[in-house]
Amino acid sequence: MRNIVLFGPPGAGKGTQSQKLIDKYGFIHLSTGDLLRAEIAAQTPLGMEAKKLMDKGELVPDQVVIGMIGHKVEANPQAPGFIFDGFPRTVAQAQALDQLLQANGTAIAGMVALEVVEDELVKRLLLRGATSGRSDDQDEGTIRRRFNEYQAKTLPVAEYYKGQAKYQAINGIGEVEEIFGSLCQVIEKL
Ligand code: B4P
Repeated sequence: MRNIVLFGPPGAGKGTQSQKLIDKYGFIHLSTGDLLRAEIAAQTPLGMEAKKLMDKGELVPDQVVIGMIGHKVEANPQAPGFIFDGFPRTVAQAQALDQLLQANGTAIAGMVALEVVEDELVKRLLLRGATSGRSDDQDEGTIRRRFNEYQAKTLPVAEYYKGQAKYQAINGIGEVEEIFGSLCQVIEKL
């Protein structure tokens, strides 16, 4: 099993590149953002609680997302590998993921970070907000709060994987196909 964490700030292209990785390698895609939005669409109590936090640009509690990911990993024992997109976003989530994978006889092969400067990220997210209906993409203040959460809580996750010698970064600016090419080069060496 080849398990990869796709890392980067909000709007870096994680969802975009994940879709291409699934098409090419048949990995199972685990996006906590997508799982949370599915809960919101189904109007579950969990979804309603998560929406309040997401609309403010804040992270949802670790236990909620860890539980969601745990169910999905256990439900797919035959997967060729998992792409973790938007997860882990805190060091506590990264530690829980290591334990979960170990209990299932597997591990993270590597983390690949997409590097994109903040002004470009704001442009991308506002553009998506104009067409997708995602409420967390429509207001620049909310987007900036998501970056603050990223700086404070998510960037330390990169250090966690650097400590395991599993971290690599690529340039996330440019054509989607060009970025995908760089990503595949890294993944094929894992
Ligand atoms: P997510 O759904 O993970 O969303 P995101 O980080 O905002 O970015 P995403 O990955 O979807 O966008 P992409 O870069 O592909 O999180 C949303 C919220 O959910 C969080 O703020 C948080 O509240 C909550 N949440 C999720 N996971 C959590 C966790 N583990 N713990 C706690 N809370 C959690 O693309 C962005 C845009 O850029 C797109 O429009 C795309 O078309 C465009 N784009 C992509 N590549 C491009 C390129 N090369 N050039 C130009 N545009 C490009």
